[in-house]
Amino acid sequence: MGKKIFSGVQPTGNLHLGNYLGAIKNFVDLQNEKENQCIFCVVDLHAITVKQDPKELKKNIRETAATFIASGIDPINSIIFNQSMVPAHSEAAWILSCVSRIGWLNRMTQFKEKAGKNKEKVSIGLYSYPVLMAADILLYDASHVPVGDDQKQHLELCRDIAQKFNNDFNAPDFLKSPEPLIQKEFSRIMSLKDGIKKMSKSDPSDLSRINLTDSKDEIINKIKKAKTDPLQLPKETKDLIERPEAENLLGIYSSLKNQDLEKSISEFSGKNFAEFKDKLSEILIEKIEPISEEIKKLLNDEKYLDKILLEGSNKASIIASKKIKKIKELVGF
Ligand code: AQP
Repeated sequence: MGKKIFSGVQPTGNLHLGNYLGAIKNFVDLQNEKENQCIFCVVDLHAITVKQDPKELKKNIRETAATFIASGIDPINSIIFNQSMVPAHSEAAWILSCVSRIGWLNRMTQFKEKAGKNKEKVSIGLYSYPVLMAADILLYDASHVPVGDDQKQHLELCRDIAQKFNNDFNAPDFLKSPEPLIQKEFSRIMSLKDGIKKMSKSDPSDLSRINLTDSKDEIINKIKKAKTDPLQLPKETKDLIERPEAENLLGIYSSLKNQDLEKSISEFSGKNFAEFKDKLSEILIEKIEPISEEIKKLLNDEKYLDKILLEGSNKASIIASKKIKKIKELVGF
């Protein structure tokens, strides 16, 4: 039997190589395993946990849907939709937030990182973000959730919430605990400017990331300017210790080439960064430029994108409304 796949991406603009290699590329591979049922969600309710410009948000919702399609997700065989169109997500999130414990949420490292010193001033939504994520997954009885390494802790929380709900309402196995699908290698792509910081949409420096809409020249320029170290490229994997930038760039190269790190190391062993960066730019352009072109083409057809999202929402609603109905019955509503 195939897997039931669910995953989401926030429409917060600047979709980047980390989102692609850590998550979207994996979505496409899973969709291509014929027996799997796949649901890919543009998580717009998650996006508003930080302030969004309404016009930009609308544009970014379409752009995220366009990125899914341009990367190879087929909207006929997979469901592509945006979360706010299916009210069951908000309803389930509230009910599950009454099951979740504050102590569990207090341990979430992503909240600590995102809130930083501003903890008292960020939204309640940012704090309860992982509960909404659990609702997303549990509404569809997802068996597997492909995510980047940064989401592992949220998946563990989702499993705890499912178990507690089942225990509290005496409904064994009603909410299904999902398995995370995190790639063994290259599951965390780092900033081009700092090898110990995650590549991220919200980094103020555009030079820190390769956006999926970057042109050929932008890619070449960003790779040229990417931080390295004064040494030559390593001869062995162990030589990458304490060389996070070299490790990250070699990881990106390997992931795009679908080859292991050792093979890339042997390809560039003892060479200088300039030579390696030329090859890295080449493979980036080969893989990213067609996606970027397709995104631009799709964005010119807003009607088509809105139709995909509407049809996807209708299909998702059929599944989610059945589950939320049962959840409400169990709670006693
Ligand atoms: N740097 C990354 N490496 C690998 N995977 C990554 N993901 C994100 N950044 C990396 C994965 O992409 C999927 C969608 O992410 P998201 O839209 O939910 O947002 P995020 O994880 O918060 O991504 P960003 O770029 O870091 O956004 P900001 O800057 O707004 O916080 C997820 O599966 C994620 O693991």
